[in-house]
Amino acid sequence: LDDIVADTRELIAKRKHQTPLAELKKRPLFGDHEPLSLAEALKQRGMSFIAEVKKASPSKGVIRDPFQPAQIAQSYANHGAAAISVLTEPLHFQGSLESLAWIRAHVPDTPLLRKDFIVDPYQLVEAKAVGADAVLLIATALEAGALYDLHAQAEELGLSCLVEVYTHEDLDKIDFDQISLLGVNNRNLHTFEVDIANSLDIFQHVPRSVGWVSESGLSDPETLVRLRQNGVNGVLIGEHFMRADDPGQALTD
Ligand code: IGP
Repeated sequence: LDDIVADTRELIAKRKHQTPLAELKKRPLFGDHEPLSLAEALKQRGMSFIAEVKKASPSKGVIRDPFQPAQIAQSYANHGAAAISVLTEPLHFQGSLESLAWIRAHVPDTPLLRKDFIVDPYQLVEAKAVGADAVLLIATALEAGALYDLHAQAEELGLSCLVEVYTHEDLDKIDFDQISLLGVNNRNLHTFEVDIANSLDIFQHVPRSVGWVSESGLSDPETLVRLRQNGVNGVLIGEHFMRADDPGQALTD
């Protein structure tokens, strides 16, 4: 994670140089897009799906090739995804902001989450400019103060936040009165192993005023039922859908 965050900081410095913040703020590509609330979208009864558009990952390499982001996202939307997560990190996940903008142009009514390593308010303005409705904030990658400030700044821009944790310690950084959605990543950052029991244990320390989202390594229906029975409101699934012929169809299977 430290490597990716360092790469991200370097990238932001370059982008700021190319397009200063004041410049970026002046040209939102989707200025007329009314932001959609991620928390509202997850309030349906039963389990909500946040379906992810992801070409590659550091642990798996290229997952889907050819990769047609707008087609995948349209398929997700047509098959009832509550929201769509779009990886925009370029160096390790082969994502791009352009793919999010492209998806926005094709999918107007489903909330889009910018999935990236957000460490600078500049990235929030970028997310807004390409038409995102929400951003991921990874608690592990941020100091408590930075997490609080980015969350507040995102909301000021009309962006929803999904705050992600990996461990019990990460929870100490979070002001539960501030946030509306918490994601627990099932995948251990160091070993890449998936552990649902550990995630369920972490949720027990999160108040019910906050929506619970379980992330990563999910595919089998039994696990989803188990998560639902334990009070989880939504699941974030990428790889399993990306390996299907029709990713949206896999959502309804
Ligand atoms: C999706 P999976 O195992 O279904 O493809 O996982 C998502 O949870 C994962 O991509 C993810 C992620 C992240 C990626 C979770 N948190 C932070 C990049 C950054």
